[in-house]
Amino acid sequence: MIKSKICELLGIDYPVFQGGMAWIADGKLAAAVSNGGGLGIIAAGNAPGSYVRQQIQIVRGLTTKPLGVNIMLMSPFADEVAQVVTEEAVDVVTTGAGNPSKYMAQWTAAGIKVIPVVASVAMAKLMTRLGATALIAEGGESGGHVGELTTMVLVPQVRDATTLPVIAAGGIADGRGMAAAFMLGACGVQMGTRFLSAEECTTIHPTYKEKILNATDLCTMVTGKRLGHPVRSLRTPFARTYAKAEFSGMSDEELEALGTGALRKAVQEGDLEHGSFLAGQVAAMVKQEQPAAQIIRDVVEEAEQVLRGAEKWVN
Ligand code: TUI
Repeated sequence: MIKSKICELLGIDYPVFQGGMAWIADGKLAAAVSNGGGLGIIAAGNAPGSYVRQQIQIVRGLTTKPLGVNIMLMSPFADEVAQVVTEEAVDVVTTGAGNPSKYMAQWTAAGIKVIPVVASVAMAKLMTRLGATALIAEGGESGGHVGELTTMVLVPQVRDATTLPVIAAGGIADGRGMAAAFMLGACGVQMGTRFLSAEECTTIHPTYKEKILNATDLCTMVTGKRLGHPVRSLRTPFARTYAKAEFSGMSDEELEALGTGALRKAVQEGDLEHGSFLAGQVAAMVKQEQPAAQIIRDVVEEAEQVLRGAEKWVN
């Protein structure tokens, strides 16, 4: 069975994190992942502190295993949520879509393990200096907010820039991806899209799940570059309309308004015309609904087989 230093550091059985997907990763999903031996992560997204506190309490009613909270740093409630995770003393905080420097001292003083998502070497070095426990290197194959670099080139460069454990994210949905991530220098993986098909992922509309299970290789696209927030989603009627609008004469304000609330409309209403169905490039590799614990076991067992078989390439 694959174990790595991140398992010891966090007290988890398998080096598998569940991505903090805004509007989707609630206490129920996070608890199922943590009970399955991975690291379950509640997504704060754009929600207020009271929602995050409530979801933390739900997890505490379902498991005593380690729990993470992801803070989306562009959220208007980021300061409030940063305080809630400190008060609740969650085991791990992951951050995304920005620079968490101003919170690092507060969290580390509270004994929280801070694992920021980094999309560049510069950010990896800064987070290392500021006392992060580990880093998540997320490539642009991922769903949602994306950086410039792919996982293939980001992970080894982050690995070379830090002495901290590196978790690879973006483009990983099975044991082959996990094995490859280890070869690039990671000691763990984070998966988001694969967990959309978890039985315990009950926040998403049936249409969202169905779109993931029926996705094909070219089913995702990136929009939002014009406003500086590129986001990968399924190629739905909304995504196409938004992409066209980016190249039309539409003002930045109108464009912003077009995107407002789109994630909620996808997750809660399954609205293909107005909703943004965030998903990674691996969507086509997600083939069946399974309990979260089974997803973790399948991926880790396949990775182990792949890694054991790797010697065949060396004569
Ligand atoms: O955060 C994510 N993925 C997300 S967040 C999200 S919600 C959202 N809603 C509207 C617009 C944008 C996002 C949906 N998906 N992934 C982690 C991630 N973080 N990927 C890339 C980064 C990142 C980017 C820049 C981390 C740090 C960073 O630093 C920039 C700086 O401030 O120097």
